[in-house]
Amino acid sequence: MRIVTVAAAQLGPIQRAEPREAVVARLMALMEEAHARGADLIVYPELALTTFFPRYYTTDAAEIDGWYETEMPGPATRPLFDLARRYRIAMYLGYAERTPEGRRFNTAILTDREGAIVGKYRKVHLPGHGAYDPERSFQHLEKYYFEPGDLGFPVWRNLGGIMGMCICNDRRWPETFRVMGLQGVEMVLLGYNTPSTNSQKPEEGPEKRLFHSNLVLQAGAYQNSTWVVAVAKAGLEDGHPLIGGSVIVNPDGEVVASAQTEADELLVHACDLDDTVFGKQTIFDFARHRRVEHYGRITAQTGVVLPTEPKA
Ligand code: CDV
Repeated sequence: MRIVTVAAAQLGPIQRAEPREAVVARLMALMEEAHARGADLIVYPELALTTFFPRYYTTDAAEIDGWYETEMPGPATRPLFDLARRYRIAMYLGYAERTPEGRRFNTAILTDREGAIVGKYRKVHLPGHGAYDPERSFQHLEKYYFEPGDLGFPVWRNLGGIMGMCICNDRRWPETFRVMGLQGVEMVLLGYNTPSTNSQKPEEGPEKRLFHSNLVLQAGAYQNSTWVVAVAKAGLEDGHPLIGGSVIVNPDGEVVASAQTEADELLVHACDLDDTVFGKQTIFDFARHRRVEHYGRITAQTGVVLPTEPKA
């Protein structure tokens, strides 16, 4: 057995005016509870230090800069890292990153038990749009605020296992999980902010959104025989609802823990990384069963290419 006890630290809403220090205090309270419940690893949501700001359009440079971290840890987040080191808890943390060159990414980091950053991931699949869209009931301006990630989908050895990261919309793309699966991933960590309604399809509400979330998480886990830990920022942010539904999924694709609220809530589960072995050696033994000679289109083309019309 190789047990990693994981704490999925769902966050309730973060209001636009909530200062970093108050948010970090909430993250630390969840870490205290995680430590008390024996966690080795705590997983926080996407953009865990701010409100989900891509819903707002602004050209105010100072306001925009205020949403990004220029160092990690920085002055506001250092107490969280200090606590993690004291408790020897590894951590996944999502935040908005601004590099010294001024590039902007939707980023997550992975730390080890010593509080050292062992992995960085920058969100590859940015949903939404790059300019203000008056047709939408609310904005989803990730393409305005971020560049697509430039680091691919690496995995890292941590806590005696192989861990990978992705962020929110990445979970809807099977390529995300498969690229990590091809590196032997045993636990995929991801945070998300998913609006409860579709801004372009008002009849698509929270039930459908939760269904789609679980559908892709469970499929990604099963098809790659890996644990998946998916953590929401949930609830009403300045009147804008986000789904909850944080889950821990086992390598059979079964949900073993799920959030019951849309508030700060901790799910704790002892995950045996050896539970990934059976699937990886049998039905999803990639080396024996994959047929890459038929998968060329996956990387050769981006959009759909329709077959030619039959001649009339
Ligand atoms: N933060 C996200 O990536 N949200 C998307 C929304 C736009 C659907 C998601 O895939 O959940």
